[in-house]
Amino acid sequence: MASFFSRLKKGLSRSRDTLAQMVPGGSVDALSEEEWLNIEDGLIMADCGGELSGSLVQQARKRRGSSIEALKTSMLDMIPVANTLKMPDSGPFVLLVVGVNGTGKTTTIGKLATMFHQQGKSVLVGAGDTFRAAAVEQLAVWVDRAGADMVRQHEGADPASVAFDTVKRGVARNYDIIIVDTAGRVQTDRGLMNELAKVRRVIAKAYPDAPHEVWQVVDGGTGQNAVVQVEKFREVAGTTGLIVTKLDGSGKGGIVLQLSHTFGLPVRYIGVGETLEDLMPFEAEDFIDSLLPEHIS
Ligand SMILES: Nc1nc2c(ncn2[C@@H]2O[C@H](COP(=O)(O)OP(=O)(O)OP(=O)(O)O)[C@@H](O)[C@H]2O)c(=O)[nH]1
Ligand SMILES: [Mg+2]
Repeated sequence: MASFFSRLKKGLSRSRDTLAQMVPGGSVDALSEEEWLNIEDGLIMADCGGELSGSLVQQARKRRGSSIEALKTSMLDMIPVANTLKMPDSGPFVLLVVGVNGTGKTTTIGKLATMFHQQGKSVLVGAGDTFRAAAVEQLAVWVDRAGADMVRQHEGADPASVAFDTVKRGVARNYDIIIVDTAGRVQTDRGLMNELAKVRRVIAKAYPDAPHEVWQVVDGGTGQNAVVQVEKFREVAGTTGLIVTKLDGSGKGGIVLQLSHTFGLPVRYIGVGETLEDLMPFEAEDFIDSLLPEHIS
């Protein structure tokens, strides 16, 4: 826990330092027009995006107290509240994991499988990335370590067929959780995006109501391009939640706020490294505390 937060704080230090320079410690009423413009620029530089930065400043200006507290409350108001994950009354919970290449999907699935297993749930993982044999092996290592089971086919197999088999088997054997991995793809690749739509369709044929959740894994260091990525994946795969990884790297934290606000999608988890402990449920308040500078007048 302690190390998770110190990694998060370290990862967000660039955004926080920018904001520390731009946000004077004064109270809301004492700040000049120019200071507010500086704050807005600081938020844009921290990857909050132009529109959200503008509304955050507008909201903060209506509040009282210190400017940092006002910003914090405005940010909290902008983040959609994630409801607790709804597990179906009977039958498995099916999760489809999607995203651009190398964002951390497979690693995150390994971590989630471990977490669910530790909660006493049986977990079946589908190796839907059939492009490279290495992708299946990488997943197999995580799944083994997690104490979960895996469905795989040969290299080059149709990912929709792997997804179908996984869900069918998971239902027949009454697993609690089914997680389907997919190959990374760029949102502009029509062929691969159609393939993803097919994976989703076929999962619903294997088991009505599934997938119950579709989580897109986003690399926190992507910058503003993450916005079009999420837009396109949501359109094709029906994303219901986000996981933002690599917040220990060069990423700027504002993207987390911008994505969840723009698309009304809850951020389910955030990642700050490659080990098991580096994935944690997203807590808006803790996150904002790590993003904003501490100096308060
Ligand atoms: N620093 C850091 N590295 C991470 C994090 N999450 C994943 N990684 C690393 O990012 C790299 C890519 O992770 P994968 O899980 O293979 O990503 P993927 O989305 O499955 O990749 P493809 O299947 O090729 O699209 C690996 O080296 C991971 O260890 C994180 O939160 N922080
Ligand atoms: Mg992968």
